[in-house]
Amino acid sequence: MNNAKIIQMAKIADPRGNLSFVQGVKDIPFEIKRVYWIYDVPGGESRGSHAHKELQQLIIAASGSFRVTLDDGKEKQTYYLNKPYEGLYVPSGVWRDLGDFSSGAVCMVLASDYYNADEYIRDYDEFLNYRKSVNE
Ligand code: T46
Repeated sequence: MNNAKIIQMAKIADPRGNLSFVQGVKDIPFEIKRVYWIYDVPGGESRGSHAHKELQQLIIAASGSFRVTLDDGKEKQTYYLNKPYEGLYVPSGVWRDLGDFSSGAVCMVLASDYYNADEYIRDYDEFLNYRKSVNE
């Protein structure tokens, strides 16, 4: 699956509470230009259902748990995120669908670029054609 992978981050165990961190370029393969987070997701709701032409992201379950299904046009892979010291690296050109959010889940995303609506592919057939064109 197209370089997607779970990245283990530092976990500083402490009786006062644990601390984790991630550093752009050093720990993940991109500079961090934007951070956003998704929370208060009602039961049964899903997010995503799109791909990015260029954007790379690291998806972290900062709290709770949820499912991320990735699709590179040929194969699908499902990940269950539930550890605040693990991140799912999602390279460019991958369709993603998020669901099964637990109550209180917080999905924190580190992104390689600023928000740009024109960079999204939101139609699945268009995504498959895009994948074919970049693979040719
Ligand atoms: C992704 C998944 C995991 C902004 O104005 N700025 C932002 O940085 C983002 C991420 C979104 N928005 C606006 C655009 C829409 O009006 O927030 C609204 C909801 O965005 P969207 O429908 O794209 O949300 P999700 O949860 O379906 O997708 C988001 C990210 O857009 C996407 O990159 O990979 O989370």
